[in-house]
Amino acid sequence: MATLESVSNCVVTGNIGAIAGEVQALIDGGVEPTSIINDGLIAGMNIVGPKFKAGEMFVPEVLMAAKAMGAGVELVKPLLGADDMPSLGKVVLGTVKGDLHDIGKNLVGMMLESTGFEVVNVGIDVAPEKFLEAAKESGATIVAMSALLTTTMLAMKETVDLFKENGLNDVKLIVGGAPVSKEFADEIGADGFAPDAATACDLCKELLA
Ligand code: B12
Repeated sequence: MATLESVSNCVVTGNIGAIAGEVQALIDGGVEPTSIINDGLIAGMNIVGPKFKAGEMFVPEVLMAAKAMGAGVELVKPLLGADDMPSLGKVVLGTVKGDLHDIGKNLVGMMLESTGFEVVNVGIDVAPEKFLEAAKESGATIVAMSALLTTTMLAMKETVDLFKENGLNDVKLIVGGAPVSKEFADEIGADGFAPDAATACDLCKELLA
């Protein structure tokens, strides 16, 4: 029988084949859509995040979990009023100029969305001006930049500088990606760094608290 726990389990195990049926059964059984999201789907992601951080789950499994979660959310979304979809804040997310790596960035995005943030994913090879434009247009309170190449980390500094020049001091700028460190973030004047997707969610919550 489908339960909130079995939906959560489908997320944890990345069971894309079963999740739609489980979620649909809960919907048909009259379970509140917000409860399916919070106590089923997000509850599952809340197990995945720490497991990934602890090295008990790996990238392919997390991607499957995120996909399963997405399939569940798609079914519930139409039943929610716009106001019901929990939103902790809006985050513009992209990989910086010259850099085409997006696996880690997308993981951060999926994890942020599952935690309740609205994510504006501006893609890869994103110039500082494009980050600025996206932040202004969307009214995002956080801009998250990813870089996997030591050479493209410099574009993070350019972006931080551009935001400062334009007086967007209320927008929090965070950085991440394998070669990036807390020291580098401090050096370029960014507001935060996180080493992985789960910590990125904690960081975003802290910055908006
Ligand atoms: C997959 C990969 C590719 C794929 C990318 C596919 C894709 N769609 O992303 C392809 C084949 C295209 C590629 C190309 C290249 N790559 Co490459 N690539 C990798 C590899 C093997 C894995 C990266 C990855 O996805 N890791 C898994 C994810 C989950 O980890 P992650 O990205 O670090 O993300 C996590 C955290 O860092 C954090 N995070 C990430 N972003 C953000 C953002 C924020 C805001 C926060 C808070 C956190 C955060 O959270 C994520 C989840 O926990 C790395 C090796 C490595 N060890 O990193 C090399 C690597 C990054 N690549 C490298 C190189 C050199 C290249 C090329 C130049 C190769 C070439 N000669 O063409 C090109 C560059 C293309 C370009 N312009 O970007 C080097 C970089 C060396 C350096 N120091 O600069 C590496 C380190 C390999 C190596 N050892 O030489 N690459």
